[in-house]
Amino acid sequence: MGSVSDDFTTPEQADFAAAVQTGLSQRPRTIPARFFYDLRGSELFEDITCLPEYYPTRTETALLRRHAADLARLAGQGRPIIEFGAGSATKTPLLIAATGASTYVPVDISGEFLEQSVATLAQAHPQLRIVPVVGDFSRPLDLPQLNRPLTGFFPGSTIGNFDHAAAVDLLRSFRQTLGKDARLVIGIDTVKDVPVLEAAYDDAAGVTAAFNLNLLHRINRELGGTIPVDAFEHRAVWDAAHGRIEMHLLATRDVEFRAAGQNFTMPRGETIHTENSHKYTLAEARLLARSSGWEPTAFWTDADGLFGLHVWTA
Ligand code: AVJ
Repeated sequence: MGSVSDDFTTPEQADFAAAVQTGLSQRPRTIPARFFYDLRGSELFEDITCLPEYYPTRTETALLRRHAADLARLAGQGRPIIEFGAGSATKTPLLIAATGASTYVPVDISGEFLEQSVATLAQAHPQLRIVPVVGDFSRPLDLPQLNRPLTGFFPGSTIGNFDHAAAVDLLRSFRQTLGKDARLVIGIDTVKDVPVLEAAYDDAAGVTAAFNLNLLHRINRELGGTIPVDAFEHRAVWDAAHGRIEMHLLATRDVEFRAAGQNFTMPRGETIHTENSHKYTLAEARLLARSSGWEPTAFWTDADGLFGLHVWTA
């Protein structure tokens, strides 16, 4: 049959190969953003979170610190915390400390990165029970046996990667996974001035460009790709109609290459759409909660309204 999935060993690589075959064959060409996060991509993302232009991480971290007492009251005390997308070693301990959680269940698609972040967290919190789950949280999950009710944690505005219909589906499935009386602590980036948004996704040091271009290197490394990476440039643009930042890889000349067992040609000026990062006003965020079966319970933002931290109740 010649399905490329026969030629790549791990399920994750088969998934990646299928996404590249489909995504590079369609117009506009698209590769889903979850494929950014191989080990190198995860490292580059950590670097992004420290950039001066990239306001979300430090703003959300400050909100978690400032509202520790509110979180203790509203996010459920002593409950297991299920984090969708493995935690950075900075945000997760803040929620664990605020709520007095004794069990932490990080879920991440990158097994390697999960191992690293679990090791870091275990060292700093020897008394914490950590139960890592390797998997794609946008699909149904097998959670280990846990004391319920549960508190979900979905920081960083990862929800922004999903279009509205997919976001509703995802948040509904979180509610299903977390069950009765669950809480969800979710970080959602806000709509703001376009220059601030575009700078956050096209930083002066070029780290976000490297993060975007790493996707092409990853195809070359893992899927037998021959993509001339130097023919591509990073682009980040605000799409007002969709309320999102779009990231693209722009072909600066005509290119021909192989990837995932297929030949591709791209004329100069064409792009590969690699990421959407949706932003929500407070009203839109609350509508998102209610559309997916959650009740918005609390919301905090910083003085400049750069980022929103929400608690929702099942
Ligand atoms: C991890 C999806 C929240 O959209 O801000 C950062 C990813 N991409 N810079 C975001 C990202 C480029 C990030 N999320």
